[in-house]
Amino acid sequence: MSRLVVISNRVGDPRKVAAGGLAVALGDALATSGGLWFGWSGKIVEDGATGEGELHQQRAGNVELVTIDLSREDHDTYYTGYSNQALWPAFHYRLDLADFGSGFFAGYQRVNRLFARKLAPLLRDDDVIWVHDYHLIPLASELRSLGCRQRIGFFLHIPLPPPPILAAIPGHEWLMRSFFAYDLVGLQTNEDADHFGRFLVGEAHAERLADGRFSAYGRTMRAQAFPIGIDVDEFQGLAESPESRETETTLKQQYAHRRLLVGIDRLDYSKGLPRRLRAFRELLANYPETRNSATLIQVASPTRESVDAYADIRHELESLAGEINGAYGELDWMPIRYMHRTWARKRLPGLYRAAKVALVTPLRDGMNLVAKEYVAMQDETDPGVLVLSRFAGAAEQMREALLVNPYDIPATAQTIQRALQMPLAERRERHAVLLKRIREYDVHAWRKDFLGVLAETAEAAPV
Ligand code: GDG
Repeated sequence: MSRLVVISNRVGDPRKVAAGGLAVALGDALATSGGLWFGWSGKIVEDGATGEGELHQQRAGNVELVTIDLSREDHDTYYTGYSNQALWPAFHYRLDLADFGSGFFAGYQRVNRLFARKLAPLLRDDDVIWVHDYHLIPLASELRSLGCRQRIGFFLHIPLPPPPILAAIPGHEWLMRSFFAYDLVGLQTNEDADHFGRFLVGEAHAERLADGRFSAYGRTMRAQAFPIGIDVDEFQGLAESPESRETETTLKQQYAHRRLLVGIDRLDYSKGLPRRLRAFRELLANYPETRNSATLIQVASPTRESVDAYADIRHELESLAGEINGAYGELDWMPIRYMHRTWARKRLPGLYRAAKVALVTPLRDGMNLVAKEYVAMQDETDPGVLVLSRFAGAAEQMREALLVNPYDIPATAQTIQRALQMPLAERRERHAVLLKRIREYDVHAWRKDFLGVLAETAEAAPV
């Protein structure tokens, strides 16, 4: 069996449950075939200090974890800059927030080259290589230029926008060409795969072949959707933890005569949090029976705080939560419980189980795992209702949720009210279909599917 080599910006520790579904799933695959996981250590070497590019090697069973330190400049241009201030907003359809600042692109190229140079000597001829996410799009072409002929797959965790948006990204020709160094490119949804195909044919003049394959620049690459799933069993197991049970019991007691709604997101502008709160305010305004009753617990975990757009969204959210609580709160009831911190993973199942409704209303999202986690955690005899944005990748698979357009605030408020009032029989029916689907294509099935298709692709030829 070939060894699996996974490369991502950050490396998870497959031995720690806290690392989450993806780390568990990849760790699982790495442990089965023996493997290597390569990425940034999370450590920044400040100017004037030494150690930049230093490799750290650690063993976890038959998995080797190899990480590399980055200089301050590389970190600021490759990671905070090009990855998170240019590609992240542009790929989430937010060109207005994208900053293609000077030095960002060069830093991105430099770090991808550095990753390739450090990784190449560790590779074996029959390795299967799997690169993850937008930070590392050009990694395969850098590896190919060093002579690597192994099979290389890529998975994009974020959306892939339509051709006119891609075409507005400076350097997009180079970025698109970089994809052709892969043998397989995985996207979250059929819509993303469609955008990608149309761009490749229209802008890169690629030839569309059968089975999702494209030919350009002397290479053939296959692109298709692999909607990422969650580890349903692992998550359901977490629900048995004392922390989760305690959270569930406490919340159920506190809200015995009230209705609890939940939102769990990184505090990212793509997640649509201010619009979500406005829809909740509209609910309170339009449906008086929800006052003194409906409470939204919104966990917004801190993320990328050094980027201005993130500081702005935090202020907007905090002022909105304060305004709504000020307008509607009572001595013994506050409509919004907003928490700007990261919850222990072991407590999340308890929160999901206590909530009658989950609000997952991103303006754009690659998939959105919270939607799947909420469904996985419901009590099948009395399940809650998922209100899901049609612009989350998850909406393609989860049609039985109540789908909303998060830009339409009155309609979203109306849908939340419908969710709060949904009869038990309908809740059960919708939940059963959703649960079956997320169980069938869980994170293990996703990983096997991707690696299976990668194995089928023709032997890689040098670019
Ligand atoms: C990217 C794509 C795609 C959230 N708050 C806390 C916490 N979380 C956990 C959730 C969930 C995960 O983080 C978030 O996953 P999402 O899928 O919702 O979103 P991104 O972080 O943006 O992930 C996304 C994903 O990659 C996978 O491909 O679905 O579209 O953007 O698991 O539970 N976990 C803990 N405390 C928190 O406060 N412990």
